[in-house]
Amino acid sequence: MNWLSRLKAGLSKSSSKLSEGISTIFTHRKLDDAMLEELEDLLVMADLGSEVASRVVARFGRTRFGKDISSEEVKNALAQEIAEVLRPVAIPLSLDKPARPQVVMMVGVNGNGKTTTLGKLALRARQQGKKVMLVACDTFRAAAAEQLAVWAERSGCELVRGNPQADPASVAYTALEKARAEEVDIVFIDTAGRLQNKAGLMEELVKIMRVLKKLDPDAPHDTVLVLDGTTGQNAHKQAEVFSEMVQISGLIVTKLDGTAKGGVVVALAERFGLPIHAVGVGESIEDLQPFEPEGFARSLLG
Ligand SMILES: Nc1nc2c(ncn2[C@@H]2O[C@H](COP(=O)(O)OP(=O)(O)OP(=O)(O)O)[C@@H](O)[C@H]2O)c(=O)[nH]1
Ligand SMILES: [Mg+2]
Repeated sequence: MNWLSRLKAGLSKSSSKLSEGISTIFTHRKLDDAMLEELEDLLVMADLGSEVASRVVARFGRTRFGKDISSEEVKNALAQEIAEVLRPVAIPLSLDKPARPQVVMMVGVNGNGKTTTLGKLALRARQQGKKVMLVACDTFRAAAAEQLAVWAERSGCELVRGNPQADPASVAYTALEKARAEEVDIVFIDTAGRLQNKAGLMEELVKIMRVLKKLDPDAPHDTVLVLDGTTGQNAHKQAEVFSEMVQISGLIVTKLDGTAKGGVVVALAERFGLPIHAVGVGESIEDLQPFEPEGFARSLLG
């Protein structure tokens, strides 16, 4: 299955919700206020965000009020609007930065897909012939390093992990030192995502970043916030909280398969303007792909 069909299949719950909603509202009638209002509610409920919703509705109201309008026209126009919002932020994660090594740090709330995403990216980097190191900075949970070890094995990457309960920042520091000595191209740092202690987690991330900068003032070169697409509005809150504490350089939104909240990607793009490097529509390596705005917009509308 190619990427577009995967994306389409993954987004099918989101697209049927939108598509059916639009078909119900627009049954070849003249466009009136009630229809516009229903459309706005539908877009908000599909997690597209109130800014995008009101803009689309205002545009229709201006150009088409009192005229016949079909659900197809609405879908096309909406797809265009969505693609426009997404285009400026669709920026793939470059694994070719001049820094040696390039340090990519994955952050995010627990269970969002950091380790899986990191594994997929590492495998891709290996396929491009890069020398890659994976660093397990979640030293609290033994299973976290084990999971990363599986990806390291699968992709043929070196794994650096600390002793149980070791200071995550010291693991990161040691790893980067080692990576430099070994002329590694890319270092992927996996971090913990425990939510029960927000302050502690943020402090830990800030500390990891601080010690990395002692070796390379520009490190980490990428700090990627991984968000779970199924959490809808909660993803906004997470993006807000993390951006306040650490400088996020880009987003990856996972688990867009099997959720009706795929519109959240659009709302995130509109609200934060951060690069969206990729979206995840499944657990296999092919299911993480650079973000393609037109394809995404069309898939979201079915
Ligand atoms: N369906 C689906 N599942 C995904 C996707 N990405 C990750 N997952 C699954 O989500 C679960 C959690 O992923 P992890 O990568 O372990 O999440 P994490 O952020 O590292 O979690 P912690 O280490 O606990 O903070 C795993 O079962 C993954 O296989 C995706 O795009 N789609
Ligand atoms: Mg993990």
